[in-house]
Amino acid sequence: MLNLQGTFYEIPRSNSGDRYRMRPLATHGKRITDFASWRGLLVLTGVLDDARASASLVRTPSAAALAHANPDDDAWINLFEFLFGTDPFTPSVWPLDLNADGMGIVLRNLTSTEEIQVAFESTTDLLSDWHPRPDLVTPHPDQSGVPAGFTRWRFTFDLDAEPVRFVRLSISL
Ligand SMILES: [Ca+2]
Repeated sequence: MLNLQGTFYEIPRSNSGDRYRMRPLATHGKRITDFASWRGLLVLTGVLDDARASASLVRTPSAAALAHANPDDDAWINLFEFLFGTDPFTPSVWPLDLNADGMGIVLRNLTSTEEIQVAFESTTDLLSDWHPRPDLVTPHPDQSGVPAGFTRWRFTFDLDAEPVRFVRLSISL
């Protein structure tokens, strides 16, 4: 489905005509910032600031709904795309660079005023708790190709001391 200039369009699959056979479904004229199907429902985000309260209207006090939207339907919600510097409207590839020495990832430089928390968490098995490991994270020695306002980080592995290590990036608002 496509939301364009206040009208929803149905876009058939590529084997059924693709965009050449798209057709309008409904014109709404509303400020809809994102939409998705979820368990058989059509979920819309973006309403007027003074919209009347109702049982079908859920408000969030922040931009949390927009941050969790995923308009390109890839593996990354908008919050992650913001941090990775990727286009939220174009499916993005896996942003991690893995090798035996460690894991590299390019992240936006956050200011202290932004309400986004990023932490590298790790465990040596999946049975124990995840723990923040800032001691294993350093700016990568190779910053080539990294755009201004971003840094390539490196989570270092020591395979001799720890042949198994699990790492996850914790991102929250
Ligand atoms: Ca996305």
